[in-house]
Amino acid sequence: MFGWTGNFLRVDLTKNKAIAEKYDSRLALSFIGGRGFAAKILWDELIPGIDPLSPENKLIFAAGPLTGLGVPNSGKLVVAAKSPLTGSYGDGNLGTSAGIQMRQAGYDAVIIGGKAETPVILHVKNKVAEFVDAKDFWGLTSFDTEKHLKDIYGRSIGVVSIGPGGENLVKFAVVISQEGRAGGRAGMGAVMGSKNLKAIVFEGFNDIPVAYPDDLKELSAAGYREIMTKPSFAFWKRQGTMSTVEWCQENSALPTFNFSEGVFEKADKMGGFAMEKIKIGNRGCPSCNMTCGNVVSNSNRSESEVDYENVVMLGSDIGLGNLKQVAALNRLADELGLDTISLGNVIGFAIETSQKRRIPEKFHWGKYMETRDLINDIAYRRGFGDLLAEGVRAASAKIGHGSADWAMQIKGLEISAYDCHAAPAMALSYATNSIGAHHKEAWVLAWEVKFGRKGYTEEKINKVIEMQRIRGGIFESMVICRFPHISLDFELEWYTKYLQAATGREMPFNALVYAADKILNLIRAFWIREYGASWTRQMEIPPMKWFKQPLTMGPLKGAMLDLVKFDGMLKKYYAKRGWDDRGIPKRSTLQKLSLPEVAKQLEQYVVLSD
Ligand code: PTT
Ligand code: SF4
Repeated sequence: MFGWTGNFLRVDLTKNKAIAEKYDSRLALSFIGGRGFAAKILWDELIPGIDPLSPENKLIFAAGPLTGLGVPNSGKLVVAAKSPLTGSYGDGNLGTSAGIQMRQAGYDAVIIGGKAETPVILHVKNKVAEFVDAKDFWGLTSFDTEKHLKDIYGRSIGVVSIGPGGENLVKFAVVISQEGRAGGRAGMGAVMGSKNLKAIVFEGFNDIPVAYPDDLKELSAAGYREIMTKPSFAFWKRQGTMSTVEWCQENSALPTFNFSEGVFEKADKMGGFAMEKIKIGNRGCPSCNMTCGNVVSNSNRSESEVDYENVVMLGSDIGLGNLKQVAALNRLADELGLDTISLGNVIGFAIETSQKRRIPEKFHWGKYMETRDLINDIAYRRGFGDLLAEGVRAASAKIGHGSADWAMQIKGLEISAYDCHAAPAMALSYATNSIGAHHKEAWVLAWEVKFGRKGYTEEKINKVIEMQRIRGGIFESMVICRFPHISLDFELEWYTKYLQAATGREMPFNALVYAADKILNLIRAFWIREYGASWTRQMEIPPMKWFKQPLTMGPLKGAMLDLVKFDGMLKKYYAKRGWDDRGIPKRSTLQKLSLPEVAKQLEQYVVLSD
């Protein structure tokens, strides 16, 4: 095979065993890599209903056929497992040289099962894998862990690690790399912690087989040049995702006070231009000339790398408008290895619940020190932090008093940073996303703002599906950053050319769309298999706050979603996907996607429609 190495590394932490294993080339052609590989492996290998934090769960790090080949924006790595937060398929995507080193060591994916008796670090150096005692590392922050590992093994290693959040099984703990790249919102860090795996060190020195290496080199160089000619390139380098703060403020979509409002009075103090005033430099993922990580100085006299989502969820959503303080909280989250989006959500939920006097604890909007202490309590599972560490769905179930209405989550995953009081298509995108309420598959908001906020139209449904296929299916499986395409209009044709040069096979766009559909349906089947008879359409209805509590400020004052129309839109979306009214793939849909065995298995859990 070209493009793919054709090997997985299978690790059993219980038995201290790591074995290289060849996989069938048909897997690569059908599922591409990254998310596609992860979904297929988890579907095939996990026993339905297992506890996500038990040794039976499998943690997968999966690269794509372009990882490590120098292609623009290919320095990413997918991390996946059954999620302890949502109880179903979970994954994330982080920029790290670990993916490149993993491929150069000879593996397209590492599949980790079992549980080490005591904390370990997995060290993969080419074909040799060893288990290193991690007792001196347990308890360290993710930053210190990576620093010490680099002191031992050298600066060129690739590292993924967890912080205390993952060790303490916080349900939204992430995996961290390179001081500020984070992935696995749905608790992949907790799964790693449950296996007593503190970090993985990758070192690889092999060539990855490429069909047309000269062509790929030339195409890559041309791609980097093309990216630099794009009109938005210079501004992107200045602000990265941070300009979205001002844009969301203008368009009443900036989550404020736990998604109660779409505008924040201090937005100008925490947006892209405010950020430029405290910016020190740019950081980014490997193999990228867009380097969108904004490094800023924070209120703790250290540095933070800030992105839109982090700043909003630890800023306006919890009523904090001091960017340096927000940046300090962001760094704390990275050090502890907690997902900033879920973290902002659980804090916003705690404050709102406290202000409504549904709990005796006292929390307040916009209080830096109080919030900092609460974040530490969550990571170390102290006091009320222990409940919040379970995520907002579990916390609201325990608290009751109608708090589910303002527990901002869908399918158990906390909503990312776009308010949807006046954005039905964006709400649909969140509702139907493969891991819960995340924006990565269909950030349809900009399109919706341009073409009309009010309707629940067929056109909107089509747009969400188109984006989900391209971003959630193709980009996540190629394991390529989607930003050049979505933010700079770098054309999709580049990727089919890269794939052809790397693999030697024609992979036309329609074949990629077919693979994307297959992967997204397999993930949906995973959800249905896990939830069985308790799966209902209701699980994909956003929290009632967006339907019952209108915006009280800004140009869209009075706006809120309409429940009947949203439900109708959801049903039409299902029909277009070939799913029934419950959102369950029909037998015919699975057959069309060459997944008949998936249909057969699903029938053990639910009745399938034809
Ligand atoms: C992603 C989610 C996002 S989406 C952000 S900011 W964003 C948050 N980042 C966090 C962080 O930082 N620290 C932390 N402790 N928690 C964090 N949680 C949040 O995680 C990131 C970029 C960004 S910045 C985005 S949109 C794009 N995401 C991509 C994606 O998902 N797939 C893909 N093929 N390309 C992407 N390119 C962009 O990458 P999750 P990163 Mg991230 C500090 O992980 O689980 O997918 O959730 O990976 O290397 O940091 O790059 O406005
Ligand atoms: Fe990473 Fe940003 Fe480059 Fe994407 S654009 S690869 S997120 S640095």
